[in-house]
Amino acid sequence: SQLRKDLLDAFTKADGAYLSGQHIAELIGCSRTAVWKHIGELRKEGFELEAVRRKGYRIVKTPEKITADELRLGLTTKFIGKNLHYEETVDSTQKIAHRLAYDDAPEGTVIIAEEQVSGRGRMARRWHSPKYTGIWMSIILRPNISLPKAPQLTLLTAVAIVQAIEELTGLLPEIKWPNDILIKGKKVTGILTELEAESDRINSIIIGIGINVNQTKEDFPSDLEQIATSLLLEKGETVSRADLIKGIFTNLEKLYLLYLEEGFLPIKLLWESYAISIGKKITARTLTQSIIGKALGITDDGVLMIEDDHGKIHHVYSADIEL
Ligand code: BTX
Repeated sequence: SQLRKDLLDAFTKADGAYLSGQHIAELIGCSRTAVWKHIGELRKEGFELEAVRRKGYRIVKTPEKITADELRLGLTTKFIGKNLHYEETVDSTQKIAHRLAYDDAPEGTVIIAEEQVSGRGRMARRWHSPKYTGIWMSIILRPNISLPKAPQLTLLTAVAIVQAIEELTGLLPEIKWPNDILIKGKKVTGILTELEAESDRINSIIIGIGINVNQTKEDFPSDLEQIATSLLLEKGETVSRADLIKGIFTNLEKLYLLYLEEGFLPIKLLWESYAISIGKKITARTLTQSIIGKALGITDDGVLMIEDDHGKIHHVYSADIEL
């Protein structure tokens, strides 16, 4: 609206100085209530405003919005991210990706959103995806592989993300089988792999990636405070989401092409070098049982092997792991 533009103009001209509610109201010709309303809207958009009694308001941080142009600039991949859908607010990027995949979107199509109101994890769990702070995206791949191999793409994606984080920030994330990326034991990334198939032919694999990038402690709801972290919290400075996204596209494409050419083995070796649980005693909770034992590693297909106290080796295809 015009009022919003005038308000932003007023803050631009103030150049970091405080503006009182009364002063703003006079400047842009509206009521103080209208000023409050618009300031509330700005906050919702990701602006941080400091309010000081008797002085007024000051913008201390603008939202670090990603633009599709910024993502395209300098992107050197052949197909991942070439077809890019950028959205402000969505239910879940997975949902959109499924629809696009069904409509024959080309391989490498990516859907990125600034915010998800119904972001989801595995088994219909919620994935907290607040505005402007993280990377919430889904990537469509169409590999010519058999159905049981699909989970390998989760492991491959985890490697691509760990490498990209390491290259950009110097942080050293670790992978917890199958789909968590942790820093110092706290979750910084979740991966959700879903697929569309007809009989045993894969039509498309949709890889959902959620990365906590610039959240502060206050940005996490209380139930996540102890278990989640962000790159900002670990690094102590903000991290460019656009650069990280581009790094992930580049690494993912490289690994994916290697995988199509040489199979899972080279990916497995890389994956193992980042995995935390191998050799440790873990508990794997599947839908039907809990298996306690030593994680031996993953098979050449990406299946987790656990040896229980009786020496029996269990093959785990899907589970939640506790270290
Ligand atoms: P998951 O089932 O392994 O993990 C979900 C669990 O992680 C939740 O139950 C909660 O305890 C915790 N959690 C929720 N939000 C966060 C967060 N922001 N940071 C750390 N921990 C959290 C992991 O599932 C797969 C997540 C994929 C998310 C992407 S985002 C783009 C795409 N769209 C979509 O709806 N999902 C994927």
